[in-house]
Amino acid sequence: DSTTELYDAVVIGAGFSGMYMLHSLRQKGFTVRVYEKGDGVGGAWYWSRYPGARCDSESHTYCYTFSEEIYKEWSWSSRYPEQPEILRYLNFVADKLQLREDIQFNTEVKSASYKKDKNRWQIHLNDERKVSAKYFITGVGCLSVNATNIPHFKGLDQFQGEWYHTGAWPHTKVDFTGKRVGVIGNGSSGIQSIPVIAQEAKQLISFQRTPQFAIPAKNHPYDADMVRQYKEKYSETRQKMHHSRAGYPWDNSERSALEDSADERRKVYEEAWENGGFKMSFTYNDLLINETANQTIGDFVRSKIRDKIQDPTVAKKLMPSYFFATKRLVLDTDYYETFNRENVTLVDVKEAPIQEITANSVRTANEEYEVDILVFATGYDGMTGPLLKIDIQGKGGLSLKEKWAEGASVRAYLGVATAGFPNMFMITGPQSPSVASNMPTSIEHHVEWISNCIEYLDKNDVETIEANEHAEEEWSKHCNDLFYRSLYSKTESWYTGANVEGKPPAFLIYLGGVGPYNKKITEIASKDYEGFTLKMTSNQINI
Ligand code: NA7
Repeated sequence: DSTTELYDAVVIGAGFSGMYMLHSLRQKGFTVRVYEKGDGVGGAWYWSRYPGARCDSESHTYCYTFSEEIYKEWSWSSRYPEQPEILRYLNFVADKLQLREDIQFNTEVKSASYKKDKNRWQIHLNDERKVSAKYFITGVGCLSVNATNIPHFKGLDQFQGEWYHTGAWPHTKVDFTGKRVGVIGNGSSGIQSIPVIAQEAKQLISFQRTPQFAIPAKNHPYDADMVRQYKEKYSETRQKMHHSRAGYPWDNSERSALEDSADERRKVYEEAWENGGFKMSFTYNDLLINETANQTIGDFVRSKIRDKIQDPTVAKKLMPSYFFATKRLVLDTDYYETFNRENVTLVDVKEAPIQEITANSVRTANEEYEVDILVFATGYDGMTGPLLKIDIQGKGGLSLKEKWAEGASVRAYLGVATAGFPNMFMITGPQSPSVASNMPTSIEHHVEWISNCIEYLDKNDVETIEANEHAEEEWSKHCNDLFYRSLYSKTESWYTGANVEGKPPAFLIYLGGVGPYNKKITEIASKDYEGFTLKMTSNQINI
């Protein structure tokens, strides 16, 4: 047995999740080792270096709130900072908390298997080493560089130009000057990068399969006064975020869109449009559950899109027909206006699908478009993808891949653990609020819950904790009930796995809200981890 290193916990990934997990467990006296593929901290923010990459949550809420000192020491430059600033922030936190000494960079976890006789996880690294930990924690995120979605286009291997995926972008600047650039996809990454690339490139061709609802980001710099104000509100902001519907410090609207007259609604939508940001989808409380209510905001946004585009044929192609915000809402800066530029062409690949990529072009069913550079803004195999890229084996050799082979067979109790995998925890795993929320808020909930749980197990001499099949079945039903009551169930998206060819469909996000979710998991913990089986060395409690 070549296992040499023993830890209390091994964590995969040094993004927002893994960094805080390390800190939290270390504070409680546990030994922790984090393995990270990149050569620095940051996770998705380390890899997503495409032009225009920025966060869609406001900076002073898209950060850690567990430490008032950290919150107040860092000053954000603008409402929505660009990727380099978020990466600088995460490096600042890593320095401040001296995290790097317990993170091994440039290292991938290839597989992890639970060894029942020793009650430990054995973790295999890409450098052939094996390490051992009592607790195995995944901080791999919902979207990962290991699970980028690159559609299988015929001929891509023959393409003579450069091509890149937005989520695995080169660390040196890509020069688009004088180049014909094809961008495939127009989700968040496409919508952020297209306006920036179009300014530099000779020509930009946007290959669009489904138009998106994008609303103005209305980004702006924060002046000293704004920074002082948001810092002063630290306690109130944190409190609100952790009790909110989506992890943001906003007061929820208690009104149905249908309670207001068309004129009143228009005023509400106009104001939200002017302010910009996600808050638009929280203007009424039934926009994501009532079709008629949703139609009112969908029509409003479509009319705004139409107004921005000079060519009516292009405008029509850019107008989405699905229910507003049932695919991830996108924030934009000059996205629609970019299609008024002479060097930008919109190609509808639903109407005429991409058939082949040749040495120097993209050929659709109708036409051939010559390109020098191709940008795949085609997203990710989300939620389960990052976990299933690692060979994880639980009790009796049960593999997570087998357990979750059908999308509908994915079970994760509270989105944090799964039956058959003792002492394993998933930060923002499937069936937690995760991507339907402000990620740092949800990450803080999970990290604190996991770290308190491990402390509890340690104090009470519990050897293993494992989710019960019955409990995860009930939780899964509950998640599905919420999904089918919502309009998300009417739209195909990466939330349902529909973006990846051959991926079994499943909706793996808990829609009950961040505040209620946190209350629920806290209650479960206070009831000695109801729904989990806790085993001492010789007996068993809490069945
Ligand atoms: P997204 O939002 O999943 O967007 C991917 C885009 O790529 C979307 O427009 C897809 O069209 C398109 N796509 C995917 N496969 C194809 C094929 N085969 N042909 C043409 N077009 C395709 O990924 P992002 O990286 O932009 O953002 C991911 C998340 O990061 C985002 O939601 C935020 O949470 C942050 P489709 O709509 O599937 O028809």
